[in-house]
Amino acid sequence: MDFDTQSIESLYGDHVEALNQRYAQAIEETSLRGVLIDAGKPRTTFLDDQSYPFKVNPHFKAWLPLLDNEQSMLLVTPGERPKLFYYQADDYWYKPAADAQGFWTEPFDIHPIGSPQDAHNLLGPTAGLAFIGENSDLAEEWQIEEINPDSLLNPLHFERINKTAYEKRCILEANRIGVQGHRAAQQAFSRAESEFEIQHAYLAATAQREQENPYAAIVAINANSAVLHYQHYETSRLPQQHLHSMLIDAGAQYNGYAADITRCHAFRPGLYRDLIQALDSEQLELIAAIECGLPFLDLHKQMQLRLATLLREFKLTDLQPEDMLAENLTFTFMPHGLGHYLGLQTHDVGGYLQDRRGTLQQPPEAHPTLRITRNIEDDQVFTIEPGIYFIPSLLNGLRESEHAGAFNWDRIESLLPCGGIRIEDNICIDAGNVHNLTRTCFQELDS
Ligand SMILES: [Mn+2]
Repeated sequence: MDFDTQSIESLYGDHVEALNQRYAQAIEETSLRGVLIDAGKPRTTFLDDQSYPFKVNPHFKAWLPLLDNEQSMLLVTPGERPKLFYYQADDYWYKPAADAQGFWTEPFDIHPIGSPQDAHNLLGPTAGLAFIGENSDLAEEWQIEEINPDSLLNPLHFERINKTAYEKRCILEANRIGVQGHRAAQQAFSRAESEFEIQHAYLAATAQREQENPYAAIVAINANSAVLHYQHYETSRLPQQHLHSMLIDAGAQYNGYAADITRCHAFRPGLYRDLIQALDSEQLELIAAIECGLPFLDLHKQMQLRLATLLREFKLTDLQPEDMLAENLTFTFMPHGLGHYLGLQTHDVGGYLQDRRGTLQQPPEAHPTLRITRNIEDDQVFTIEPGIYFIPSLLNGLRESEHAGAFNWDRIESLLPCGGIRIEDNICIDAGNVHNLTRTCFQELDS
């Protein structure tokens, strides 16, 4: 991986240059002269003075590794160095941002501001500018006509599918951090700790606070792991004899880029552990089948065939895999898509985008939860995350269907307390080669 051998600084300069070109092209396709990108500001909760964790505008952090510099703004004008209006409050309640310094400052003209009004004064007339950000009231007040126009967002989102070397490197570094958390979480589970304690072990090992994680980690013990986006952390420990399984879907971020990793662990040997190992092999074989030009949908279908084969091998059904697929019965056991793009956002933009104009290709009716309808191409970063779940509400539907007799319900019920399995790696295509960033980082950890 070339992007792992060069310095972050050199990769960053090229990244900003690529963004300059993307923006110049997108702006030149409109009648605009420039774009003002607002980092955003924290939102307060209803009737209160407390704010939600601040999440910076992804279009802002695409340029700058600044995740908590609220109220800063970036002005992009083709042919000119981008201007950063760098917010430093004069405040004794909150710690103001440090002076701008570090590898990221070089490509920008940096103007410290003490209020948004300072940025407005520095901007001058706003005719011909577009605004990208959440605070449309401010943009209207400043008489910026175009607010989040599709004419800009569509090409920018479409091009975000192709990651620069800097972006690939950041996602790799995020994986390096994430696998350390996963290893600590596995150890905490083997000590029979609670979901809450495991989550804390994860955060401690990654040295990232909860709101810095790209998404709320899923730490699900036993049947909780059958809830795809399980959102709680049980604080009490279970007695060891009641512990079966733990699914942890937890990421980390680096310079605002996400890792998104899932692992499952069995507390003791048995059918569930065997299923994890079998799915792990299937996942690796799926990844080995990745090549440029392959529709992501095809890989999703390959996964379903492998899953149907596995269900038969494990004697959960006596249906032939082809017959299971013809009736879409694998959906009961894996009701989500095989993966999604990954980058500045955990579920990164562009999965359905077919061109710069914003043409969308929705997933086919038989695969409604598929998140990517494009072909796999060079410079993409995406997850591959097959699963097998024992979800009571979906299984009830199967049990009431005409196919019920083809399933081994005793065996299925024996797996209900284990919940589900998901194995998720982050895949990067670079110079036509397929790199499994997550496994690379686990191997580094083991070596
Ligand atoms: Mn994911």
